[in-house]
Amino acid sequence: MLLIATALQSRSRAHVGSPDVFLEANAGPYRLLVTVRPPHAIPGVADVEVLTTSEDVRDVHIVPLPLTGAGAQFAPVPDRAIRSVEDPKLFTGHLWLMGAGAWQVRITVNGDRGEGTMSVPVPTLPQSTLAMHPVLRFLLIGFWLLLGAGLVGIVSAMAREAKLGAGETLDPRAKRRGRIAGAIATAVMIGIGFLGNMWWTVEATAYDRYVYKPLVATPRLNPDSTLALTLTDPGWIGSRRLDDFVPDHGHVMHLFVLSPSLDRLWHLHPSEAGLGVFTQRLPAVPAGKYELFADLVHATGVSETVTGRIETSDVQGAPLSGDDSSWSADQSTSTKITWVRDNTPLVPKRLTTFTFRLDDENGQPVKDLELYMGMPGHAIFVRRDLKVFAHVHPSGSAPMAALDIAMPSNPSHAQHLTAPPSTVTFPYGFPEPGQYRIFVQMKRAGAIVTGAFDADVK
Ligand SMILES: [Cu+2]
Repeated sequence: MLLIATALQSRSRAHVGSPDVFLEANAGPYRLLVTVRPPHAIPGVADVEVLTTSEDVRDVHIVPLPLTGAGAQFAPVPDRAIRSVEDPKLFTGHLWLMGAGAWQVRITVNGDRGEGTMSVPVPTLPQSTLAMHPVLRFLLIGFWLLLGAGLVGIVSAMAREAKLGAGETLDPRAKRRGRIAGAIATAVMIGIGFLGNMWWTVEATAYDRYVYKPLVATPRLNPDSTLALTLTDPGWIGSRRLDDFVPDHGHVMHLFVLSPSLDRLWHLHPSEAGLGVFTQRLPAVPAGKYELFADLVHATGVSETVTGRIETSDVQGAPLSGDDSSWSADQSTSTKITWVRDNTPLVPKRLTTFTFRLDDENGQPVKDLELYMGMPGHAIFVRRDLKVFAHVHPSGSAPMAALDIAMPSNPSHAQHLTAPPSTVTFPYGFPEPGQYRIFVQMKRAGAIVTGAFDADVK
């Protein structure tokens, strides 16, 4: 069997290119839709938007705290979120997140039905070093020159004229003294600039090492059609381990295999065969190139999406089993998923509730929707250029394993039983404009049904 497998640097963190966290869950009696936009650089400011679904909320308080450990027990004083003037159901706030890792934003709601709390897991992974804006650089250099010239002028004038009595004139020695002092002051200013630049470079280099680098996956396809994904740590200052993966809705790894044109999809669940090694017997796969997206969650609650690419000849493979599923654009099924949407245009950054309905062979909404891996549905939002990939659930984009840590006693995120039996909703916001494909997976009569929908986000 011919196979060329190449490792590919991951493009971003958990959910490729889609850092914002969307969550729909209950805070006591109140149902909330929450958006948390983590900062690019750490420390940095996260933007929090809390949309209430009822009119009886009086105030909303928000506070960041670590997801796990002792820090998770002791919350600092919460900030009060500001109620929007245009939309009284919308509360917004900004929170400083001081370190990289797994955080949570705890939300406390007060209203006519008492108090309720919920927590949103927010991974804060430094994404980039921001370059200084050229205008700021120009201004700062200008100020430095101005201050330097001022200092040189003052120092040389002091050396030259401090001992000058009233009515006296400058002698050549005083002039010389002034010039020497001016030269020393100039040297000192240049030295300060040089040291400052060195200090800046050292800090920037240290931060570069601190910028999040995802795990690297090296895929290999064995002759018995077993795919092995070996994960290696490219070196990142954060404390990351390869032996602390926890199951996320029943599986340690959710592997999505996509054809580049997005007309084929496999959703597989490789098992952990060793330290950082995941294996899966592939089903039948036609020859071609495929993109791999593998979701993992660490015990800390930090999730990662590892990406890779394989190229293969025809794989005979084994039949699908368990929760594994496949879809191709040319397959037709009697049960179909329909995207229930109005004509609201899709725009980036806006929290949107995506609704999908499963219809039976007669085009009627089914009455016997089953849970698929514990939930009424799973959705994948992929941009055509594969630079955005998000695995989303009815509760939102936070991984279920992280939600279990953040809200162990709040099962509202898992069940979502308020929806009618044939439909499923996903709260999500596209991070950027572009052509997206949304894959939705639901289950009925033991069979997993997949629907694919195109979305044009402007
Ligand atoms: Cu899922």
